[in-house]
Amino acid sequence: MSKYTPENIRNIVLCGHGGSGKTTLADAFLNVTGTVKRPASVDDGTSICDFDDEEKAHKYTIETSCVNFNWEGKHFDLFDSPGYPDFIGGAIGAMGASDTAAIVVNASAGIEVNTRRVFAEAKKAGLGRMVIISKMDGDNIEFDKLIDSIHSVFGQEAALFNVPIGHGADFSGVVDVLNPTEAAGALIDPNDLHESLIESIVSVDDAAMERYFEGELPNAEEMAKLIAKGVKDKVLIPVFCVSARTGVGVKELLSALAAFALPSNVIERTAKNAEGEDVVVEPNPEGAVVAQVFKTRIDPFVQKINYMRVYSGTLKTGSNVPLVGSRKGVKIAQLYEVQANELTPVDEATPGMIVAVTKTEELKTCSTLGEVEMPTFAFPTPMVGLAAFPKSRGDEAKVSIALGKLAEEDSTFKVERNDQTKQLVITGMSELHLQILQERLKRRDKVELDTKEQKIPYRETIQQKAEDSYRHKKQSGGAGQFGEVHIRMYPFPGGTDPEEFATDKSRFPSLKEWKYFPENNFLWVDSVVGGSIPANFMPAIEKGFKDCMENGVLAGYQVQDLCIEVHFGKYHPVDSNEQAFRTAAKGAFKATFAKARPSLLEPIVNLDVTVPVDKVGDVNSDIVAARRGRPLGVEDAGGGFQTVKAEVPFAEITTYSRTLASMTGGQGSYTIEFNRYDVVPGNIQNEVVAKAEKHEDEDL
Ligand SMILES: Nc1nc2c(ncn2[C@@H]2O[C@H](COP(=O)(O)OP(=O)(O)O)[C@@H](O)[C@H]2O)c(=O)[nH]1
Ligand SMILES: [Mg+2]
Repeated sequence: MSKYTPENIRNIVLCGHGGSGKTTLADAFLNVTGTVKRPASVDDGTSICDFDDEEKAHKYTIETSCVNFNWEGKHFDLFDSPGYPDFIGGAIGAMGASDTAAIVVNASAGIEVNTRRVFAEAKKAGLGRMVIISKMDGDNIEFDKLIDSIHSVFGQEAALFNVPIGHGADFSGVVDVLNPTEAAGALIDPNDLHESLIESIVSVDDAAMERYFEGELPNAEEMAKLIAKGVKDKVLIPVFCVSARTGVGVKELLSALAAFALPSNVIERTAKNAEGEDVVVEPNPEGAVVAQVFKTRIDPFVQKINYMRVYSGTLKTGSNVPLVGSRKGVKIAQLYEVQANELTPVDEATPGMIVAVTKTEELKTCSTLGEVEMPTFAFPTPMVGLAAFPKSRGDEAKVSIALGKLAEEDSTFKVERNDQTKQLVITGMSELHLQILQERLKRRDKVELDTKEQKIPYRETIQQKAEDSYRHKKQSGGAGQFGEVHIRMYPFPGGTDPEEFATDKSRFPSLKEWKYFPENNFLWVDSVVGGSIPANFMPAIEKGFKDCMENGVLAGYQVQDLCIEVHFGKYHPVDSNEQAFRTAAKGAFKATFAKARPSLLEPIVNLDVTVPVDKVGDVNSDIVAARRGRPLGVEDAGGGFQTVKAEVPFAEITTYSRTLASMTGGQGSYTIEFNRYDVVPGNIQNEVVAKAEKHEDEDL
């Protein structure tokens, strides 16, 4: 295995928009290099890379797959990533293990939404970048226009390294711009591009540039070094043309990747040591082991598989390695080389290599093996939430285990039980994302979910002081029930000091005792005089109040921001008991609450929406006109994008992803974060209360 030195390894992520031909290209690489001999096609479900059942059914990539092959003495680890923004998590994980991002652009469709997105993500991840113009055999190709738009999006760093001969059915070859030959039918004369390409290559190094202007051309070997430096320094983005379907340009592309994609030891990697200081991770096979998990998959047969890249040291089958954040470390029972869905046991893995390990429950995506911690990957926060229920009763435990597995595999999927609404909420990147994950649950874990819009975790409170009482009296045969409680309710806004409030003599002149419950910002005051309620019934009264606080009065939501003073009552020496006083307390609570201008509170979130500059106006007016939002301002987000900041009620934003996608042609993204609870406008309160009355206990 150690025949793969770090400088001979090329770790490349194929990324770009869905349908641009990434998977077909990865399959073609495996065929052309003789690694996998059987024919493979996305369209008839025989793809090597799209092997998953959901991928075969939908005919597009959902998860990144890892394959490897050799070409011209270089060892390639290639990551075929999903192209739709719904599954961007897979692409971001793969970028974490790569040195070069090869961004695939469909020659007919041009730059698409996810093309821009992955370009920006690759830049953020610090990767070298290349562009592959694919499907050159496709229809309606306007090559000059395509090159212009590539320049306008990727910048002048993007440079054609080969030009196509013909397009569509006539696409018959590519001509190298570095060493142009006569070629009839080339879409651009390679000689016209040659000089400016050489100039941009030599300009990555001052000495080379000086020599060039003195008339000295770098030789082939020097040229390759300069190109690699340009890619590493992000001043050069080589562009190549290919058709994976017809095979034209595939070998040339492989050779170019072998020559110009970054070797695995070129980008300097840093990690944090136990003291939190940055340390450089040397790609040294003799060093201490550092490896990082970039993908986790739960396979129905072999259980959890963690895919990782080794950065330093030699990871060995059978060894015990430290794990950041764990005292025990991990036992590496068996390492595997990965070829899509096939795992082949190997003894060891050296820096730059990609390997998988099974039977390691303690590992998950981003985990670092070793003494130092590698940076985590910047997965986007999922925003689209749905309440989920098992289709069949009794499946609750199975569902929660299965959802937990999904969350381990997919860093852009979250599952959480909302304490307030008691709903199980699943959150993903989009409705499509959640739908595909449900298909996986059904196939793999044999559980089915029903989903619906999640409940908004409203709260209830009061807005004015009120008082009332309740007598609970029952005479049924032998012993009766008797208890009477008189109370006053006061609004108790968040942030009020409970001690100051309770010990204010003008408010409670005969204060006996007070208690504060921070969970619902509830202050309980006992000012009963003359023993009208014996002290031993006070705990039962307190329980009665708490019952109401938990279950709400208006629409079944938790009550908060409230002070209750018990100031008077009546009891019966025989018929009074704890149960009677608890019931009386509840009655008093409900009667008083109704008089105290009860109101609903709703969660308000901070919303950040990032969109192309020309969409800012639309986004702003939608926030104000359709979502009861309050815009706070606009900030520049770079690259022709701006971020609109606003405060918006959470209830108005639960299906925002759909609106934003149609408003921006899929180019917008947003985040939300809880800010505070605020009073719901009267008309909306009436709607919520009416709905609660109609649908009571619908989920039970
Ligand atoms: N004409 C043509 N079609 C292609 C080519 N590469 C892929 N396709 C087709 O385009 C569709 C999407 O391809 P796929 O590889 O799944 O794209 P991905 O989403 O980027 O992985 C499939 O129907 C492929 O057969 C190509 O080079 N030429
Ligand atoms: Mg694909």
